[in-house]
Amino acid sequence: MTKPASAPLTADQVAQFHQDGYLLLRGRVAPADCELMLAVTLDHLRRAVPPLEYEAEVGYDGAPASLDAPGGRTARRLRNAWQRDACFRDWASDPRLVASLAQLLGEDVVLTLAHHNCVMTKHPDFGTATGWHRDIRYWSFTRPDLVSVWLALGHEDADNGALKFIPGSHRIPLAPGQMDALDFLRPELPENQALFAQGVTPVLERGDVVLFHSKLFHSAGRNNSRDMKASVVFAYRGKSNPPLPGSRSAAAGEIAFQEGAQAG
Ligand SMILES: O=C(O)CCC(=O)C(=O)O
Repeated sequence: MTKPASAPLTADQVAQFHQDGYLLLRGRVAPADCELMLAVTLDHLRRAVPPLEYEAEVGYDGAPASLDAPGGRTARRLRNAWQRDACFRDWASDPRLVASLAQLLGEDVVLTLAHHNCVMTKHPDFGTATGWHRDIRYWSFTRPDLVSVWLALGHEDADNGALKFIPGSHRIPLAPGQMDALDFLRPELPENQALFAQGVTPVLERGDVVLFHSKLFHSAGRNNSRDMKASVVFAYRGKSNPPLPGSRSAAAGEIAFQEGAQAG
């Protein structure tokens, strides 16, 4: 039976997302659309079109010490993807994507421009690893239940810094001592090491998409290949889950979608 356009995901896919905290959609975006997004990304990197975030500013282990140090201008994120180019807006507002998110969130969907809303790049040599964290750590919403959408513009695997997920970790209770001051899982604790051992790295190809819960623990390694990796990332909330007034989550605007309608 043909699935209605308003429900692109099967019941099994929805159940899998709730169980594992993430859902992989293979070949979700056409190669030509990915090529366009990659071409825009490369052009904006070459011209350093702002706003960019540099590895030196993120300051993770192994990052260049300053913008003027060797590798200091290695871009980590091209911020404001939505505002940057129509190709990113087209993807972020793709009706089938929005309908899928409505199935996962159980209501109409709103794109937050405050979080992710970027092209993440990971460069050889100066691109740094990201420790185990959940996206919700710096976000302020009524409920901690958002969905991040990660689109691979090229091949991603453990060798070039692909995402690693701990399945089901969006549902586990944690003791405050398990996290460090920046809300990363502390790597030296045996109970955390037991969690890390459950991590899985889905290998992604160009056009593959991962939808993951904002409480799901994930990490990513360095890029040991010779090629830059680029991924387009947006975050969505349900209509009934607004950002807390006065918070950073409320400060950058939003795009509301209605079932079967374009951005409004
Ligand atoms: O690509 C990475 O290093 C991980 C990015 C990530 O998980 C994040 O920024 O939330």
